[in-house]
Amino acid sequence: MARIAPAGLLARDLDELAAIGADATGGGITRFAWSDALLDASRSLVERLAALGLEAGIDAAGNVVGRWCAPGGGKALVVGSHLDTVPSGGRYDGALGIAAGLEAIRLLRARGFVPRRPLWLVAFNDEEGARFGTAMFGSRAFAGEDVTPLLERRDRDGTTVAEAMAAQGFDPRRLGDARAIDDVGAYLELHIEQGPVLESRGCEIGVVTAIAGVLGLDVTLGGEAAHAGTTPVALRRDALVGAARAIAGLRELAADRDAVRVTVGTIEVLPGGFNVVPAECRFSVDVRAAEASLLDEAERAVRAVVAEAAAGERLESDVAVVRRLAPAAMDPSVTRAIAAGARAVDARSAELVSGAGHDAMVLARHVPAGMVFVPSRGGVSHSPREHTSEEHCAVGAEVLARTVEGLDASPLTTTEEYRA
Ligand code: HGY
Ligand code: MN
Ligand code: MN
Repeated sequence: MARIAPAGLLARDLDELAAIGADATGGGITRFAWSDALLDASRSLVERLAALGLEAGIDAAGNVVGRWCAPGGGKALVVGSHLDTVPSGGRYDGALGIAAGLEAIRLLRARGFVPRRPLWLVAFNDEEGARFGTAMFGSRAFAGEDVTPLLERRDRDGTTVAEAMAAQGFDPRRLGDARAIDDVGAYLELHIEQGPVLESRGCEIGVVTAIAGVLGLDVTLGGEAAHAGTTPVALRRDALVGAARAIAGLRELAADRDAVRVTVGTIEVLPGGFNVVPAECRFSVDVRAAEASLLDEAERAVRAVVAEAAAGERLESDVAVVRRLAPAAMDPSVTRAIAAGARAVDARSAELVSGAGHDAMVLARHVPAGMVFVPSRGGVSHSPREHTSEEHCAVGAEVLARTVEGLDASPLTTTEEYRA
């Protein structure tokens, strides 16, 4: 096992970031895209990067970009993650990747490391998509992908992405300025595992080989508002009853096979009166699978379950795809460097597939990418109970630093080779 002392400044950065957007009760953290809390955390990161001697700023898509320039120039090694959160999220999801990136830079500077290629630390905006359903917004803009179709998405208050951007002083017409992928040679991210594998195997480090694909669906069921006291069941077209049947059916869909995970995380009932038979019900369906074919199969199955539940209650139904991220393979040139970094500090490591989605799956569409995982206590995440020990955080930061050194010294797969 690795013998690395807990890193005081890493813990300080985590604590100070966790205080930004902390919920008034419950111990969770809420930092949505384009919110004051996320902009405060982003500005705080700019200051921390500048204090380490990096050029730092916030780009046109709200990404924080810190650059450690190299005398020789060349395509940058980007170390990244995110500072936005799910509602009442934990203090490690995303933020640990950023704090460990800061710690790795401190460690490298203290050892006299001079990068042969530029080293960037990036906090991507809106990785979670929690407010507008626009997951990976920042990393997609950074990668030069067109995110303008997302500008009209609305949050629960009816505010559009474009309006939220403008309210914070960002011009949606300048989003294209965030494109930076042409200057990037490889991507590396440290993240909590958010699952139970590493802890159950007594490992300190996870070498991610692939990231499961993500399919996001919005389901709308349409019935008819009616009086709760006077309307016989036979005359009802109850949208919530239809949704309940559909949601129970979706659980059955994935119950006997762990290769596909289905989650209904949000539901909205209209008009929402206690004495009104629901006229409309909207709910989200989040599907994960390591194989693209399983995602397609799951989409067909979800549509069939919804159609059957709607027919049973004589409802109209609509199923819209709002997110589709293909499974992503990590690049061997990066995973080899991570495994070498773990060996260098005698850390017990294991290879694994990430069940959670990450910005790395966007970057991996364009450049060689890899991820370093550290254990999550009890496999808990997207919860105030999320926890990773100080020791595991310190080992992760050390392995991140070693991996950066390894990648800096080795010829990376060129983007042209990678895309070929
Ligand atoms: O949804 C996910 O897997 C990630 O936390 N954004
Ligand atoms: Mn998350
Ligand atoms: Mn995350």
